[in-house]
Amino acid sequence: MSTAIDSLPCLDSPYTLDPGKVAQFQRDGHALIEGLCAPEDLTEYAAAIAHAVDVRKGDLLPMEQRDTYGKAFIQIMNLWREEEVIRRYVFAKRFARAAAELMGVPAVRLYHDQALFKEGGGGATPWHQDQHYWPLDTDRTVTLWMPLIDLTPEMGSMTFASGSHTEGYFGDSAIEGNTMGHWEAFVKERGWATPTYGALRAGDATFHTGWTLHCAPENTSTAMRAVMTIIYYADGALVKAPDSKYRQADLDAWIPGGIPGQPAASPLNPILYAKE
Ligand SMILES: O=C(O)CCC(=O)C(=O)O
Repeated sequence: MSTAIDSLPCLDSPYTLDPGKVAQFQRDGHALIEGLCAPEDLTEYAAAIAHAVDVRKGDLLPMEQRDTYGKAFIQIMNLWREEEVIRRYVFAKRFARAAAELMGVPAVRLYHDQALFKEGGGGATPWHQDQHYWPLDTDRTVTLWMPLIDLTPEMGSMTFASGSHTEGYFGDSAIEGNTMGHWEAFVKERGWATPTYGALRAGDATFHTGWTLHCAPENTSTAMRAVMTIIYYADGALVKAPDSKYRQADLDAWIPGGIPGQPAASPLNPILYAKE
């Protein structure tokens, strides 16, 4: 796509977070920040991301032949490395600053970005903890999840188990097989509330920590649920020795050359916001 990068909306200006949102994020492990990006500022970035997904998604099997992961979404990662326009979106200081302020840290690094497009008729995203996959020795991690189009509740909005992040790692919650029943029972037993944010506008963003249990229902509409995510962690976080195939694969892909016990700071993990 040819777009004059400098003419695109600048996404660096600060967004003043309501202190109540910060408190809610720290208490519940998730929060909705409405209008983090104005819809009119998002248009060209959204088009670039949708185009990048379209050209990279490859040949998809019919839905009924896919596994749980394949049904849940089309996932394309680190698009910032592929397209200048997307790099400008992923490196937006406004987003990174919101992530830092929600976590209460002075600076954040990029872990990776990922487009998560749930097709019309796509399956549920089962309950999981993201940090199950991450070789990071910190609980200061957060995902920004931003719809690129207006979402209706039928398209599969995020659902969170409020307060689940306070208990750390629950063990294997890989997105595979039929794990929904197990986690539903677990969440019920703990008595956590499970709010969903339902309908969202393009440019709204939910944030959740790496330990917050979350899921998303099926997309029962016929439209593509176009969502972009950016994962951040506190600058200074250390690499955790990988103790599973998932964390080893993530280390190799997203913190290449990272050494356990040393700062997670490869060239793929630039600082995206630091308080002045
Ligand atoms: O988009 C989804 O369906 C799930 C997203 C998710 O699990 C995440 O961003 O951590």
